[in-house]
Amino acid sequence: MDILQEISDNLQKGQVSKVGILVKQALEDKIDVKTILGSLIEGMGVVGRRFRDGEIYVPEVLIAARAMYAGLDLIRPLLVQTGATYIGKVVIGTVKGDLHDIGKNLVKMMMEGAGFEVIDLGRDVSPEKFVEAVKANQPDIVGMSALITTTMVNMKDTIEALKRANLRDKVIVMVGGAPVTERFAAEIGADSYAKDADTAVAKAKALISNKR
Ligand code: B1M
Repeated sequence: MDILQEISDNLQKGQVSKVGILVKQALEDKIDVKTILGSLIEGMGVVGRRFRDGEIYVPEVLIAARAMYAGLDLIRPLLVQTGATYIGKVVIGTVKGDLHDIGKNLVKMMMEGAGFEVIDLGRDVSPEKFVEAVKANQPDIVGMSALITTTMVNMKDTIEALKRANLRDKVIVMVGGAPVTERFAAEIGADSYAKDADTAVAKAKALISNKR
């Protein structure tokens, strides 16, 4: 079987160490790092559909997420460039009430790889914590991720909190995550929406050069 298919299949089965071994092998075989990443994302997509359809439950999803990280941890150094001059500063986090951080971490890695300095606030980040981080770090961009329809509203709350602190005009707000749309982003007053990590990087670069 194709090694990329094997990575995806083993991620779906939650075979944490097998995913690590296969990703190492794929790297040794000089398979492009973004192609390997694609197989991990594809596997997690299948897990998501099975979860939605009630074929698997939270424990299986959790173990699949661990398998995803076993792969991501190995490709991280190749996605993240070292020693480069930063092209901009980003504060990023998953919004309040939301514990999904795989996508946010991917965006972080790709942004770092593109030369951004990224301050990661983690997950379940309250509007107040975003405000404090903006005050402390003065970033160019505030990035928010949300994966649940009920936590998306906390993106709006964060934007409102930035307004109250007179910080909204000083930063570019970018939002993303599976349930988030361009339309929702516009409705809550975000500056930008990205559907995936590659688009997030491209948009961040364009927004920064417009700002300067
Ligand atoms: Co949960 N979960 N989960 N989950 N989980 C979803 C999101 C869900 C859609 C599954 C489903 O029903 N099909 C569903 C939400 C439904 C809804 O909104 N109505 C759901 C649910 C219901 C829940 C719980 C409530 C389940 C429960 O407890 N009964 C619970 C909630 C916990 C909480 O957050 N408070 C829960 C828990 C979990 C786990 C902990 C088990 C685990 C998370 C582990 C972790 O992240 N460390 C988990 C997982 C893994 C998923 C699915 C299966 C996969 C998410 C993922 O990592 N995708 C997910 C199903 C799905 O999304 N298809 C699901 C891979 C990742 C690479 O994609 O995160 O979309 P994604 O990121 C992409 C883009 O969206 C974009 O770029 C990324 C890379 O291309 N992007 C950005 C993301 N953030 C961005 C920010 C940007 C720009 C782009 O700018 C700043």
